[in-house]
Amino acid sequence: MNAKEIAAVTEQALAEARGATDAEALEAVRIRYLGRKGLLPQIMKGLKDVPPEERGEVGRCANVFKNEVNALVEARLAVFGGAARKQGPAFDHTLPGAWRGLGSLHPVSLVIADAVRIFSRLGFAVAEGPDIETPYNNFTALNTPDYHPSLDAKDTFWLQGGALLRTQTSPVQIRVMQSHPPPVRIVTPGRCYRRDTTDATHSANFHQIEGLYVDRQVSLADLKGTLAYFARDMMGPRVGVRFRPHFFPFTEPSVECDFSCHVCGGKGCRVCKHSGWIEIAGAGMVDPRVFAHVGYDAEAFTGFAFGMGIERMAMIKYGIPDIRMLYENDARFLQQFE
Ligand code: 2NM
Repeated sequence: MNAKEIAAVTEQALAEARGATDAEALEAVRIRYLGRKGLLPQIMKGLKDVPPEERGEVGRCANVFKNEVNALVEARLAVFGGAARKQGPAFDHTLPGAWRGLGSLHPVSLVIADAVRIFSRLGFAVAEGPDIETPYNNFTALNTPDYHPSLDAKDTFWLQGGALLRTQTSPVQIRVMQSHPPPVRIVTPGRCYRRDTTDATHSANFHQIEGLYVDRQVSLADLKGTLAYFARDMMGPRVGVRFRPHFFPFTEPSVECDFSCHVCGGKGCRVCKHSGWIEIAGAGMVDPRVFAHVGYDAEAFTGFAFGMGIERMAMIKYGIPDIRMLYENDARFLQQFE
């Protein structure tokens, strides 16, 4: 190549460097002209064939070619935030910040917050207690005899030393009654543990909210009114409740409480399995033997209690088909609820 030809490719290389729109394209220009297999080594190799009187001039032109192309590539790489071959971008205060995404409340937290809000309005305070409990608080004080099947190691997680993971939050209510004279009006949201095989509706760790109201002349009608108010606020203004007789060791009488289906209004649909009703809570009037265990005067005081599963309520309210979806922590799932 003679000096004129080198000047021409210099212009061409500079034009290409100016036209490059990112660091990768600039790097490609550098490699094409200055790289090991690029144009510059070819020019240098051909220098020995240049007539001696021109060699100095051609050499100078080759140097200009190399320096100008190199300088322009470097200058423009800086504009793009650093060389493509270097690690990490240079700091550019004009770039937008990295968006880390907003968190959202878990459906279990949403239902607990909703339930606490509703019961707070009715005068219930929130009480909490330990996940690790004594068999006395979890069973005995709740009038559940030690031969009851729920104490079996296949249903309850027993710990070394005779403690256990609470199977319900009612031991919190035992603790509150032991330490506070009536009247008592509390709800107890929290984790519970049962040795259940996981499937679409069961989890070995789940959440409950239980309620307890003890005072003079508390009646089953008060229980029904409380749960009816809760049902309307939680599921919608047209939702009603019904009681069916049931049995729990800690309440007498005991009931199961159904909400009318918030999806079909009671006509029957897939959600309510075509019955028009959805089983939500267990409840009843606190058994006098429970009062005896906590030192309450069962002649002077009566009380109602109820319990319901948080996950179950979340699944019904939000149409979640499988309880395991609540524990997988897939942000695409979790972000859908508010
Ligand atoms: C339920 C159903 C019925 C309940 C009873 C008590 C206590 F401590 F007062 F005896 N707490 N919770 C109760 C009653 C819980 O859950 C399905």
